[in-house]
Amino acid sequence: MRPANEALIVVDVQNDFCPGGALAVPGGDEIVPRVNALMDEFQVVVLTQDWHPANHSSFASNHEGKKPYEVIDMPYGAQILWPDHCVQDTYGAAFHRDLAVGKAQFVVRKGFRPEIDSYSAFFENDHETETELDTWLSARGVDHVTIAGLAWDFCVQYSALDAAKLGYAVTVLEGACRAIDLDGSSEDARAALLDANVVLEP
Ligand code: VGL
Ligand code: ZN
Repeated sequence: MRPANEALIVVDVQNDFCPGGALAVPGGDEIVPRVNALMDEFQVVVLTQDWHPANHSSFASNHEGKKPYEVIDMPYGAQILWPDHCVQDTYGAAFHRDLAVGKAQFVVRKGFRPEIDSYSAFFENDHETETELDTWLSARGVDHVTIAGLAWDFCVQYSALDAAKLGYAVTVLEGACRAIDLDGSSEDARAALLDANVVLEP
């Protein structure tokens, strides 16, 4: 068992990020058994859940003439437009059926404000609006986070970078993640994580 100052953060293991889903990550469902086993090792376990309203500004469908994967300028910077995914209360937003959700103490929902996307479990994409996660972890004396989940090059990467910025020691378990991989984003993520002193383990 890991000590109580270490938390496991399981990022977005939801149907829409698994094969057959609206924003399927290749092999996304393959990580579920490993993640379930990891949850038994940690005393503190948090799940994140991408949780968008249907009118969310990260959906290409909400921008006249735009297609998924085009990039637009938002007040907070560049935003990739996605297919509609993880719409609140839909099957796509639900956790993978085999994920042992009962082992987690806390679920952080993100991306629920229509005007702003949120890849990170800690901050929305303006890098200013905070989720409740840092407060929750700090209150429990957590200073080390281990991250697994989907997608390696988006929500996992941004969560890990923000955790490092907030002063946590951060480990990402590469083998317990899968990537979307747009234009080399997987390799870029790897470089950014190493640059931020995030420890990568298989
Ligand atoms: C994610 C794109 C859009 C993720 C979420 O979980 O990595 N990626 N929303
Ligand atoms: Zn999303």
